[in-house]
Amino acid sequence: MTVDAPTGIVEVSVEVSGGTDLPDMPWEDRPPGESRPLWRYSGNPVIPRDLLAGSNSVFNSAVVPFGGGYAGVFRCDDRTRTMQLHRGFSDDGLTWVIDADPIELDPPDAELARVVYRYDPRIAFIGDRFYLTWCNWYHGPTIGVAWTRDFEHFQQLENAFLPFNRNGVLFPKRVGDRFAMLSRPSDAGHTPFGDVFYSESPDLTFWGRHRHVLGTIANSWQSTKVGAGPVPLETTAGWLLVYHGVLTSCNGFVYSLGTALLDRERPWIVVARSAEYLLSPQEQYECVGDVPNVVFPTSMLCDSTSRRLAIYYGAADTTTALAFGYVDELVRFTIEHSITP
Ligand code: BMA
Repeated sequence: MTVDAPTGIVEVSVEVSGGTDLPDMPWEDRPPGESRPLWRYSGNPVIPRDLLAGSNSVFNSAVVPFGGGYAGVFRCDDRTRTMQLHRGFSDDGLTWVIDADPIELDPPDAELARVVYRYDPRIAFIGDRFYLTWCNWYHGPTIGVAWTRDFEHFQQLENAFLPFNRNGVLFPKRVGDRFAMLSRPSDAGHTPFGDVFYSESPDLTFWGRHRHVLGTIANSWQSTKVGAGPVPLETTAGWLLVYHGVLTSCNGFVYSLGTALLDRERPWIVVARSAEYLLSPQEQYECVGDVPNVVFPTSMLCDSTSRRLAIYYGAADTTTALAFGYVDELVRFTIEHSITP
């Protein structure tokens, strides 16, 4: 990263872990007159609530490049309002075929075989396989972990943490020689608090070296709680973290999207953090739904050549929407609009 002193313009160059080349990723150019670093897909919501015949809602989902197209693990709440994970595939990241049946995991033992709910998946490609993390019931919400190579067989591992915890998000490569995860310790309910913490593991089973990363900021869009969104993206300016921040209005929680840069070697150190949100619930499909006023980012595609980004986010806990931007602009915005962490 270089800073041009006279203009204050920050030049960044991006290094995408795994060197993903996605020339045909979902994309729409910035609309005329739009100056902010993220803009919404004109076809939003990209996945309607009833894409599955039996679904109440499809949202807060994880999408990754897979086999020349895309694969995803989707949060599909059914009409009993049970929260489940379903696999899906797409050629273009826009039109999806989602399995009618929930994913069956291969649990490590009978103790972890009971499924009460599974929701808010994230997927990180590390080494030679995809690692799925999600909010898993085990006497309350905690972080489930599984891996797959083909999106057919999913080998479940131990839950990462004790209950209660949510928003477990793996880094896409080891930090030092350990796996690394962000999470947000919580309560058993709707949690009127929440900071992002960092943890490390040599084997994805035993987690420790817990460090505080992001707290809330009073009198702002992120004053009640914050939680990691998509898997962080490695750039020369640091790990680009897209996250959700929540404020409590007189009418309940409002979920918005912001960005932070974390130190590459010590990701619990915040290098920069945007004072302003980059996306907040303003469109009808974000303001009206099963839970109004929610934009909840959970996955991000990045083309290493064009540095285009496509961010999938849940809208009003009902549908799945897309926003676009450029990595360099998000990094620059985060630095230029940074508050003291
Ligand atoms: C959080 C999670 C998310 C949801 C959000 C807004 O606590 O339950 O799945 O999108 O609340 O309801």
